[in-house]
Amino acid sequence: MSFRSLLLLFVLCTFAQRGLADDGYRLWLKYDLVRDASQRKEYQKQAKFITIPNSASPILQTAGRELQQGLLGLLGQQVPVLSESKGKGGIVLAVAANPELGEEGYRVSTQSGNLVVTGATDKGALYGAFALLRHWQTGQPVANVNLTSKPRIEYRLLNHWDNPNGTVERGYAGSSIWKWQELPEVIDPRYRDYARANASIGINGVVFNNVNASARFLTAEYLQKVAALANVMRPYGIRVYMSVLWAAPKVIGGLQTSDPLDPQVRRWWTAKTDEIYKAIPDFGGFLVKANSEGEPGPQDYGRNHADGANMLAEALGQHDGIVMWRAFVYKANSNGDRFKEAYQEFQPLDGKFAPKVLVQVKNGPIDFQAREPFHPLFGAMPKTPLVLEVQLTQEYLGFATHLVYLAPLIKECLESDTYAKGPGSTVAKVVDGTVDQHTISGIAGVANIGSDRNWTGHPVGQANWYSYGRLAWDHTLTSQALAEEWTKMTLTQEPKAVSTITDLLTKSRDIYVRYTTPLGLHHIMGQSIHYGPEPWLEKSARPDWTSIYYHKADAVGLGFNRTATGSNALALYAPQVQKQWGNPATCPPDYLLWFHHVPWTQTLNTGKTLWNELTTRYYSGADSVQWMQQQWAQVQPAIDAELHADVAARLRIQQREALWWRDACVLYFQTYSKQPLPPTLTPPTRDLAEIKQLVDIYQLR
Ligand code: BDP
Repeated sequence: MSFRSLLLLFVLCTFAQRGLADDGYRLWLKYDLVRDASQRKEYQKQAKFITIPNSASPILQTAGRELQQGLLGLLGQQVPVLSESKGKGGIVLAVAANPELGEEGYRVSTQSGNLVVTGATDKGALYGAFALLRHWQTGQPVANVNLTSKPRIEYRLLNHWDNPNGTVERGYAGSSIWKWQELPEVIDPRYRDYARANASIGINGVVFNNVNASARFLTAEYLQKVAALANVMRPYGIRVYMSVLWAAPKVIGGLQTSDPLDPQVRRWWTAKTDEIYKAIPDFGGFLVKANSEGEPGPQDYGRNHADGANMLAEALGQHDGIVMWRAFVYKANSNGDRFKEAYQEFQPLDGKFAPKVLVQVKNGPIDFQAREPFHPLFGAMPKTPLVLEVQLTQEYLGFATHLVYLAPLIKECLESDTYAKGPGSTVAKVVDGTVDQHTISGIAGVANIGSDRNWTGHPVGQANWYSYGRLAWDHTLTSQALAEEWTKMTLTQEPKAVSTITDLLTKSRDIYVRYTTPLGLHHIMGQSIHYGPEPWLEKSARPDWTSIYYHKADAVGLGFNRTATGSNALALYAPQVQKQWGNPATCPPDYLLWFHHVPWTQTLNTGKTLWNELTTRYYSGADSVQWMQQQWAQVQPAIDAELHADVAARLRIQQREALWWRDACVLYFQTYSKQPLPPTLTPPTRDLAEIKQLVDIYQLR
């Protein structure tokens, strides 16, 4: 070993031992020195060199660089990159056509003493390089490696809701990481680190700007800025897409109309699209929020969503791009049921969309609540590829102060059975295209990323970004396996701590549901800000922005009757789903109040009355946050001190606010149930008036 390598090893070891403060910037790509010396030696024996062909594309060069950088950290040695393999004991990056691997799949295996990372394309090889690094980073054995994988979903996107002025709609981790004012000249090194993180988990597309879009992004000035970012993303296999304002032809194009059937408007979009492709030759396409929450759209001209989407598809012409048209629409209708509105507008359009159009549907019918039944459009539009949209930023799940690991929420939706083509037609299989044999498929996560040093505000928010990307690649992975993987790569490898944290993460979403919206309650949070409890909210700009619209508490009971005697939203689902959810005795308790108005005194299939079950869940939810605190305290010796203290502090907020939610909801619903708490529960020490004041303080009203 040379003097330089010795010195490097010494420095790395000292850092590792002193437990230098971890500010979270490195995410899961930490590549700390492998602590187990014999394990490290094994890896070193297999990492004497890295080979990439002379003619390597920029993406393949990225793969080589990433391997080199990762191994420098893990093994404490600089591994040389060669253009030809030097005997055995190296890592060979190769591209070789292989129909089994598809466009982006990879295989990592041992061949003639070398570890060979093969992709059918350079992108596949890049994903393979990251898979190998992950393998070693999580301490897997070096022998008999055989990692083969290809993505189940083709378009795997992050959607940023970032504005040109640097704010992030529903963002809780600081301001936007995109510095529009400085672009295209200044390229913040953070952009590249962002691209690395995404590529490492298989994300291959990014929308930088908010769905409530500014037309500015379509101006020549901004196209240069977006193009500069696209240049950073490209070597990481990431394509750039754009949210567009429907009214752009009027707002920036000088036209009198934005009617999709107007020839001038069509020409404008075609010319604009060509201009975009000139600046960004691998541009991915458009994301559109139209006729939703006040945004303009084709309905302003008496046209429908298909008219709008197809016009954009036509503008894409021969370019290799897609249109993702959002189905998040609902009209103000006090007698209606918001649950049904997207379905009613979109389902009749099935079969009317052009081949390049995908309809983007949120996981549930209302809006990213802590628990929703799957959206009834899944399984109901067989002729249209549907993009599943999930929210990683915790708009309704405690922002960046509550620890809520979201993989279980995403999995719950993916694994729901739509019965569209018989049992087993899960949302996952609708989305990946296997149920209806679609050739294109997509998934989108609304990003939780901001300018905070640790990217996501709450350190565990990183696990949501991570697990989303991994699930987008392979939705069969389990929440638990992903929690464990992320923990090992990001927090600690100490086995007891890993299992404690994995358990804590996996249970956290259910705990959040219990202290906020148990038994299928939904949309009872603070007005506009969407934080904290406000079940008493009865007036807002629209009826479906209040809480009473959803919980329908009265002297008889609680919950929204969506059966045939109520709004009949249940009828939007397949008969098998209706059968199970339509009967309170067989409806899973988790969805009960989504579909039934249940008398306070009715005994549920859990054996308790509604009132007792509800209050017990609120109490056990809040108690469980204490359990989370205890679990976190136990892992302290295995975790970086600064990071541990940060999460512990956030858990203290979560504990206080879980009690806030519990007391607010129990006391408020008690004014209707008129029932005492079950004898095992200690009544809140404050009254409802006191709690209501708290809302004012928190919401800065
Ligand atoms: C809601 C958010 C709002 C978004 C909207 C959307 O409150 O800020 O613009 O969703 O998805 O959850 O379009």
